[in-house]
Amino acid sequence: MNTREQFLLGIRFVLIVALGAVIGLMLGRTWVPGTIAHDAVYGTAVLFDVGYGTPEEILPSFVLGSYLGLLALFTADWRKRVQGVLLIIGTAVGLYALWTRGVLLANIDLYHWTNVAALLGGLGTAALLEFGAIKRQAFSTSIDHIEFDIAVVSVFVSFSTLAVLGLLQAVSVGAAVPIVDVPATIAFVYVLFGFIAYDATTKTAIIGPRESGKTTSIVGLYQRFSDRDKIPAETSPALDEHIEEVDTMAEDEDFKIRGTQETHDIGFYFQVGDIFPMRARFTTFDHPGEKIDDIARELRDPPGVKRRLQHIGIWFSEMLPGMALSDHQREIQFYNHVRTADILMLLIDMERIVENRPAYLSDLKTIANGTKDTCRIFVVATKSDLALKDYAGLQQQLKPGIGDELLHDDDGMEKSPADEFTDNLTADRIQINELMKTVSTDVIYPVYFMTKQSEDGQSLVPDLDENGRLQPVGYEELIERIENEAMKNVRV
Ligand SMILES: Nc1nc2c(ncn2[C@@H]2O[C@H](COP(=O)(O)OP(=O)(O)O)[C@@H](O)[C@H]2O)c(=O)[nH]1
Ligand SMILES: [Mg+2]
Repeated sequence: MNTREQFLLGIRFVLIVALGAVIGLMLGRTWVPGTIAHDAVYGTAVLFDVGYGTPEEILPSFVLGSYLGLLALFTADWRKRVQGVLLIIGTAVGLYALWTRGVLLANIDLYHWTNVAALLGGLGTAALLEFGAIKRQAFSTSIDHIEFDIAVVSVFVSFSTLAVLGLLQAVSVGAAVPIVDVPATIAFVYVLFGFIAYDATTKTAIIGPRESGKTTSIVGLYQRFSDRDKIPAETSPALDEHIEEVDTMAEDEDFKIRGTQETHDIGFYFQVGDIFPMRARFTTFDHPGEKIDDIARELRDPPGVKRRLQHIGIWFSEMLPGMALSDHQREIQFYNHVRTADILMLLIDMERIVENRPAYLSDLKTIANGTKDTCRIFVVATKSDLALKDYAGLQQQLKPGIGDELLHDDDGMEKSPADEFTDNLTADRIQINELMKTVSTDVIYPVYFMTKQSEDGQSLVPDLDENGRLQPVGYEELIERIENEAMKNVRV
């Protein structure tokens, strides 16, 4: 549970209780005989004149039942558990406020069987709305995955409609206290809207030179997220292909991941948050790495008029069915993706560092310069296994599954493996220091896949676990940071 979620929980609780009371009282005040709404409801009640009980009690019982039914379905949705409980509390407060004004529950004899039947009828009607989803999920879906999309939207529509109609009625009969009721209604709809939103799209781009581990690190991220999350990841076709390449890898075989020839959309869903869980999409473009200097050149300046016109052209081509984008258009689309990304992962290829080859750090710096104001940048060191022997002390700490264990430096201060790694690496190259200053970060995240000497001793090959799977290391801390970043897109 992160602090932002705790903060959201506190604020939302206070808001819902306060707004439930204010709106309940407003609805109570406006419930005056002889007004439009009152007459309309009493007129409708005639429909419920079934020969038993009192129609004026049966109608509200039915309506109340359907509200409670919707709320129950809403709360059953795995993403809406806490929001549901908050709304139940708010509804109880509202009903109590109405009751003190002698409205609704105060007038319904809940011991009379017709009213109980009407209430149950309302509950059943709400369930009918989600009949398909209930049938589909009843026996096959675990309680942790149940989703009721219609109920989620219906709760928003019905609860906010009630509040808005109540406000209009209050104004028209002169029972409103505008200075309180108007902001309360607006705030209520706003908070409710926050409750129904559940897809935060996190636009990400992973940038590094050729063969720097862009594709493999996407697969590593995916593997870590999918091990952790219970929700389906809904991978894009291009990612599926890479996962298959990884899945079919044999012992003592090198990475099979094919070099990227064109720009592909790569993405999957992951879960953000525990209290208010959401699905966030991790999207990126897998691109042929040779482009890194092109990307740097492109991002050096803001887009000119020509570029903007080209964007419009691309936008049109995408709208029209049967129009394929040209390679050049895809390239421009990718530049735009980088420019507008929420998260950028800049890769430092440790293979190039240990072999003293150029690692395109100045291009990375240029790209960081062009994007740092609008996005969150993480500097990630790939293939860090190659550097572990040079960076004593890390080897023990950086192992699969224990990426965030703390080290202790000479003064007994706590240090994460990433901090330790960063200190070593920045001492190595001046340019890395410059890159970090540009990004204003003080940490580089080391990641790698467990590797071992191949049997012929000629090369390094991935060290697979007992299930034949790659063993990504160091991703825990990184995905925690990505998650925190995605969480920031959630508003109160
Ligand atoms: N030693 C080691 N090599 C790696 C690691 N990850 C990737 N590689 C090697 O780097 C190559 C390029 O990786 P890839 O993800 O295809 O790079 P891309 O061109 O940037 O997408 C792979 O074929 C592997 O041989 C790693 O964690 N450790
Ligand atoms: Mg690639």
